[in-house]
Amino acid sequence: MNSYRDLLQKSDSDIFAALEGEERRQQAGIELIPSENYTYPEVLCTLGSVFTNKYSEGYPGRRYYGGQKFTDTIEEIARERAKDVFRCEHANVQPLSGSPMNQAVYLGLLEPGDTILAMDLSHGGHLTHGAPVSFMGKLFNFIRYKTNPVDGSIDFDDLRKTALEHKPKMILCGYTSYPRDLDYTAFKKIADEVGAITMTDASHYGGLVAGNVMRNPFDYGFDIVTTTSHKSLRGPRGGIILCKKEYAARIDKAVFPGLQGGPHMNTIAGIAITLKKAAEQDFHKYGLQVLSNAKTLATELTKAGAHLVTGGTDNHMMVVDTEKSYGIDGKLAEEVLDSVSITTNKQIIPDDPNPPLKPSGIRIGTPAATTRGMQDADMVKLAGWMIETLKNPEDLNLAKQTKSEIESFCSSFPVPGL
Ligand code: DSN
Repeated sequence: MNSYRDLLQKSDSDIFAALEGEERRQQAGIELIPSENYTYPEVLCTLGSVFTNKYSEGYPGRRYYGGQKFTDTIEEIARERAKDVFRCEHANVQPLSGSPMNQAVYLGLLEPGDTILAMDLSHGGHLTHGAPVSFMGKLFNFIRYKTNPVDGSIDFDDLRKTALEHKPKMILCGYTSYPRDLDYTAFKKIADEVGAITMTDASHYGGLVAGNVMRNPFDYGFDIVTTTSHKSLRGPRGGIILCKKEYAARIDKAVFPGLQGGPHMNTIAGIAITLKKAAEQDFHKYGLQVLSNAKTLATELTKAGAHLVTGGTDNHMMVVDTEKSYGIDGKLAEEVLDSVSITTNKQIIPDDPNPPLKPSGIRIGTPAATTRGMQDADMVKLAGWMIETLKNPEDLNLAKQTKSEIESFCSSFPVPGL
């Protein structure tokens, strides 16, 4: 690895300087974007390896190019490990990331124009769950369900009524900004009543399912589970589709040749490594700590007057209504936290009256901080810094002092691979 770095330093000082800058940024600050994490050094090794040179259209044993002895091995291992970790019958590890992963499921199992019942974007659903601006929203007939912002619950009576009225071909749960766990039994019951396929997009909490600290939708009879590999799972950026055997052929065909060409074999090697680690006891402990850190952070913020959407968290993330809590929009909140080296993202809240680039809240989560070894006591400190910063967004002296305290604090928590 070091020789690669030396070469880069000599041959392209601009990119090398940006790489060093990003390394310093990641080490010096606290990463709270709930979809981000630090991957394993072993994964960094495969990402920067000769596997990136190889084209492998097709699947193990059925490729369109020669020279697949080792690529077949890593893909086969990755698929088997995915099936073991998620306790399911089939796995496809080729999707290039989350959006193509979900697209492949819709295109493989449905016809354009079919109805899908999914969570509304501002209530926590993802762009690929039918937001009108996404191509999927144009291609399929998405009907949306919402959540109760007071307690975060999903009104299953209402959802059932909607399902009976629209007869969706698929009922999709899963989320990108919803801080609660899901009642898969209730979803499945309604889906069975209307004959819909059940799908969960577990991208955010795939690692927490793999680590057996959150519910596994397959235990409730779900048909399809998708997850990205780089969020709570801690792998390289990619997507994994898990499903029952009866859907396997259609899913595989939709991924390749339906949507994609050559899979990124350097990423697939990294996914294989990640899944081996996900089966270990340490990863279970990691998952428990992610959840505990989120609870502690939520409790501390709430004690100091923050309004959390749904009133708290059951998972790794929370959404803070910064307008209501501190009288500032999410864009400003993101910027002031950035100025003290805490990274978050601005976030729309349910039925947000404000526009997406200046929404009413921020979204925060604990997977990355936990990877660095931060624990509950550290979350208490972190909450203190956040509250003071958000309450005093114009106090530049306070920001300078806080930034320096945070950077010194971070030096005790090395970033894996740095
Ligand atoms: N960008 C991811 C997230 O932050 O949740 C989902 O696409």
